[in-house]
Amino acid sequence: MLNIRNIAIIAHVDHGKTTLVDKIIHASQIFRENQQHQDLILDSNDLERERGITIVSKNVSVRYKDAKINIIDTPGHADFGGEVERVLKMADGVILLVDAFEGPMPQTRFVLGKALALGLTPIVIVNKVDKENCRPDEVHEAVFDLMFNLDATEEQLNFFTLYGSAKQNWMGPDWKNPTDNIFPLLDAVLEHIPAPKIDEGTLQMQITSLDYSSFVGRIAIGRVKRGTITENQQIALCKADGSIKKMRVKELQVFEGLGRVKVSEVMAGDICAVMGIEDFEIGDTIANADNPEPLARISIDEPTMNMLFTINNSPFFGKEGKFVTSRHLRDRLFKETEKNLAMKVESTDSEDKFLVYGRGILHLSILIETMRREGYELQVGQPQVIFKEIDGVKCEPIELLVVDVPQETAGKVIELATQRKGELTIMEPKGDLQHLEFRIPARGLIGLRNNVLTATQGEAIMNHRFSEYEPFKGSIPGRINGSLIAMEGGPCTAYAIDKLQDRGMFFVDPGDDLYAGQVVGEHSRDNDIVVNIQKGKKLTNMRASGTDDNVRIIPAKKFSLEESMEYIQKDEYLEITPKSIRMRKIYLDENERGRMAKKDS
Ligand SMILES: Nc1nc2c(ncn2[C@@H]2O[C@H](COP(=O)(O)OP(=O)(O)OP(=O)(O)O)[C@@H](O)[C@H]2O)c(=O)[nH]1
Ligand SMILES: [Mg+2]
Repeated sequence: MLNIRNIAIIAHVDHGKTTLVDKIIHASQIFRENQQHQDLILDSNDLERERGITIVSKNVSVRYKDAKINIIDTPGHADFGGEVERVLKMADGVILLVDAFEGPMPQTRFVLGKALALGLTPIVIVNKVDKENCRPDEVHEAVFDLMFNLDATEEQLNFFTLYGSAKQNWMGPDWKNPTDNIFPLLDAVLEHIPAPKIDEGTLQMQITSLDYSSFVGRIAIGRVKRGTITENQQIALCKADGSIKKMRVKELQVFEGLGRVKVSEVMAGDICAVMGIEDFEIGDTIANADNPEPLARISIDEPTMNMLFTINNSPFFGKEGKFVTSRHLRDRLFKETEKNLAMKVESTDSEDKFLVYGRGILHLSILIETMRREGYELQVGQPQVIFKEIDGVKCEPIELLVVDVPQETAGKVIELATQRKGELTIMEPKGDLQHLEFRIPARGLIGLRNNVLTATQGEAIMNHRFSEYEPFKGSIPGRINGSLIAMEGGPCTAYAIDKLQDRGMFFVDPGDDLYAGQVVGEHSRDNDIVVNIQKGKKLTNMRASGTDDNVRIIPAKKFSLEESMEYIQKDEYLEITPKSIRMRKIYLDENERGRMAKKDS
């Protein structure tokens, strides 16, 4: 009988999960001597690596002493919280990482709460003790308090704690005495995390996550709860509607190091990938064909936000992308829902327009970014929070918002959050910073980050996570400033921008080719105005320097994709191509815009 441990690594975003899992893999020497080593091998897709965030959870497995340790690396960003909740079903214990300076954050609370409720055994790691002005002892105490508040059992409260630095590759019992390896952690896993408890009975395996391969299609991943699953076995797939489908297992794999290996059977307690199962959904049970007993289903998080996705119909359409038709867009969006579980797509009464539902700005922006890298052109509208009617009352999602800011700017942040119906619940010092917590409608968060960062010269650290639905809080002021809109098409000139500098801030550089109706800047006042920024000397070589002899203009403000998504207004679209992100008015023509605005009001 194999000696197994199943653990999930959980934490708030950036507290060091992936770094630690990478170190564990190194420690167990799964690398052959000459294999090339890259940092964060686990964050394997381009976007994950570039952004330094984990988007989908991943299974790896290491051998240590006489045991096999299955490890699940989970994403820390709140938009992917539902994913964590699901994969916890595969684990018997969790390693909770907490940053030795930041301490428990909103997502720490959320994921820990889920783990405790499932009865999992926690091991706590106070990570990043190499950081200057870290406060490991206080953080340890805060974790204890958090567990207590989350109704941890007596046993869970007796959690084992290690201190260390995943980055510097060490863990130990005392943060003031660094060790030179992470074996204390692996030993702690063997000692404190229970081996899988195995029930008597026939096969049961719940599908908790999936992988996708262009060769074999969707691959079901889960933990064998009871019995044994074998290659070629006939099984029963128990679905959500109570129906049962008979099918055959084509191939079985278990996790080994960073990859998977083919096996002929998998026993209860281990985690495996099953190929050949068609039409399954997350939460379905693979069971014995003659005795199909489904496991309790897993709920999947409901989307909290939606956005209109449409084809690019700007004057520049088709210049930079390969996939531009509504057919392309439709196929790509529906394909996404096969593997992106928290995402939903709805057709609308126009064949060019789709409503895409997701868990937040990041969740949606990752899809958009992926699509533009694949060569798609598209346009999206302003993100909309999803309202719900509960007992006849219109309700909206409320988020817990945490902001850590330097003392002197705390007042400004409170003012900004309060304007958007944020309610300050906690204000306390944290190191040299001021720690603020608010309850705020999700609507109020859209665009708030930009303002908070400006107000604090980029010093604020902001985090939020969905809390619950509450009755609608009333109207919230949107963006205070209007847009500067291009009057005509053509390249803009430094001369014209210079002359208009007192009207507001520009998003375009001299030489950029524009179209009429494009949003080229932010007006210093609250209304939209149309500007002529093509006039004057059309110098050709100005783009490189951004200046010419007489003209010194303020550098253009550049937005990231997420910032742009949060910035645009109801009557604006974001045009996205593989090379560009442009903001535009939905109605490019000024007269039409006027008519439509009147019709709306
Ligand atoms: N100073 C210090 N930095 C660390 C330590 N561990 C991780 N980091 C850094 O923290 C950042 C985030 O690390 P990741 O391992 O990607 O964090 P994560 O928890 O996997 O993040 P998500 O998957 O996005 O939730 C990286 O820049 C790491 O280099 C540590 O012990 N000390
Ligand atoms: Mg990670």
